[in-house]
Amino acid sequence: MSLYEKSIGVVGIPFDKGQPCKGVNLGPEVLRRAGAVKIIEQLGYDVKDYGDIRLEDIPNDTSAYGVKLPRTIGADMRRLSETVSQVVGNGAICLNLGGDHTLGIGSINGHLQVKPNAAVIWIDAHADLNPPLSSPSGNIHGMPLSFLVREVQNYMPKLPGFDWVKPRLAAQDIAFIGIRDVDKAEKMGIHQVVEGALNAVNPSFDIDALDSSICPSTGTPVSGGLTLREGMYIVEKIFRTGNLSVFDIAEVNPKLGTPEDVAITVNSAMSLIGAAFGKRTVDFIRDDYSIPKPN
Ligand code: Z70
Ligand code: MN
Ligand code: MN
Ligand code: MN
Repeated sequence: MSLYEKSIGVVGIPFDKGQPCKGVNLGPEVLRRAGAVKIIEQLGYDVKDYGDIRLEDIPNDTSAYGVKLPRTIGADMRRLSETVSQVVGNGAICLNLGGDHTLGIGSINGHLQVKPNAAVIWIDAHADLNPPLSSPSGNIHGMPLSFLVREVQNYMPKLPGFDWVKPRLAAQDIAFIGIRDVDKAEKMGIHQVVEGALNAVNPSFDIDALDSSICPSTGTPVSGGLTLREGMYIVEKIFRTGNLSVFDIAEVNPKLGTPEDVAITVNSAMSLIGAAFGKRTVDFIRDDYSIPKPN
């Protein structure tokens, strides 16, 4: 079967409660407007757009262990997890358009529910592995992997709203790429970096893995990051394994920076989405084409 004969389900997660910068909730809208769905349809896939997931607003949702809005965020991520399970369960690849990177909780939990052997490639300037009590910020977008990784569960408090999450991910089944801003407790967790058995792959791409010059419109840009070509190379390689199963793109914030900054950032995200789904950057020359010669 051709790599392009698959079905793709697109899910928007206009979610911003995991960090303090307003505007990252507009990520799905700005990526759709830039043609995120069109670009994969044009590659020949059968695409179904599931729209944006419905988000909760639970009253009196008091903080727990330093985490703000735990019940609300737990309910949002549960809904995303169920949607990802449904898409992957139907045999499709799931493309998640964020939203802040908290979405990794729902995306990976839902993926592993259907494909327990899936491997995660966390492409990010940050490890996002802080358990709530060691988080320096209390921002849950710096914590998603702590909910999912088996080896960290001794450090996890029981957060209200998250009893449905199953820590099914083994540390050896995560590869980190682009990491360059890591907190003390996280350093203890990321030494086990493995290429992983590539059966079903879930690249979770935080746009800030890229160098800050090509993703200025994100909450925490960090210099010294991946070039666009490096980012595209990583996801092209994953595409060519034929095992891409879920792809997350997170932390594009169109409210940050100038209009030009936003255009640069959205362009980077679109290049990554295209590359992840096999858009060729160099087209082969058609047989019936000949280069025009001067007389
Ligand atoms: C820090 C924390 C983070 C993104 C910042 C930062 C985490 N390790 N993630 N920006 N995308 O607060 O836990
Ligand atoms: Mn495994
Ligand atoms: Mn990050
Ligand atoms: Mn992240």
